[in-house]
Amino acid sequence: MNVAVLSGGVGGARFLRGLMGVVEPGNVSIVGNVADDIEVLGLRVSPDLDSILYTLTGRSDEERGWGRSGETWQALESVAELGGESWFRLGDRDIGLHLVRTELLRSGVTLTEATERIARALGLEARLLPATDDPVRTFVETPAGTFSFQTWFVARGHRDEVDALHYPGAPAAAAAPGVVEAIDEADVILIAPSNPYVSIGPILAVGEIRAALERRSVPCVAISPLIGGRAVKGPADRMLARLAGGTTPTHVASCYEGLIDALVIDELDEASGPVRGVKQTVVTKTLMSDESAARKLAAAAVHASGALA
Ligand code: FO1
Repeated sequence: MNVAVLSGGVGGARFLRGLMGVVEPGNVSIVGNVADDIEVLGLRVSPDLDSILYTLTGRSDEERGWGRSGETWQALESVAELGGESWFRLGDRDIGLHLVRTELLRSGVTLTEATERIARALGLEARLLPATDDPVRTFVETPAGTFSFQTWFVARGHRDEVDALHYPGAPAAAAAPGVVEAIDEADVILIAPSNPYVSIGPILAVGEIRAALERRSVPCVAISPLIGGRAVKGPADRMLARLAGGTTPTHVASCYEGLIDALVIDELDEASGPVRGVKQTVVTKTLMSDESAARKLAAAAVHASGALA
């Protein structure tokens, strides 16, 4: 069974780790968000691709939620001492990856190719594809002004309410090589339990990717990132409340209108009534407290696709 998964960083990566226990990793193509990529100290950082790489190869820091395990911060301390940019914290080990990626990109290699080489070196079994090789970035419009994603998320601690999102570059962006093929050749398409606005939104803003989903002939199953109307971590609940008008499963489904056939929701959200906009709702425990819970969630999503096929 070929599976294509659209995914953001941390939540998506945990879901993907569960999925690897359910389907053959070699048959999984992951389409990763690159709109929160940032250049820091001359280095190209791709946080969502890296969360996926580190999590699926056993290198992620589970407690912090991003970056590498066993990390040290000496380079960053030196940067801060010298008055350099240190608000976006790059660990020593993490920097190693960014050095390699940046060098590859400077030598003319595409992000897709650089990601493939890094993934191979780290022993990733699944195929990790950036959504696009073109520069698409997320900007958030807030009452305090418009900010680039990481300025809002990290520097300002995502405290500002979001009135609108912009993905400059997306209208002109092409899907990266392999992305449309992965979606077209999938037996099931999954949308990971990632933030619909800042993780999945920029992927779907790439016209060729949205078109591939719209013309799908196989089931597309999304997993809600909310539990009891609340985000496990991050601003997804506040964003849904303000931008979609609420935090029920129907509000989550509305972010994927015309693109999904089923929504997997948590037991705590069942009481909010029938989910509009999908053919099927799957109710299960969605908290990925450990690998076994993530595996069960992934199995529920894959199983739902079988019932729809
Ligand atoms: N998140 C933070 O809250 N603070 C940081 O300093 C930070 C640094 C960082 C460095 C590399 C990386 O891959 C991720 C990093 N993140 C940091 C996480 C990142 O901003 C977000 O988790 C994602 O962009 C949202 O998907």
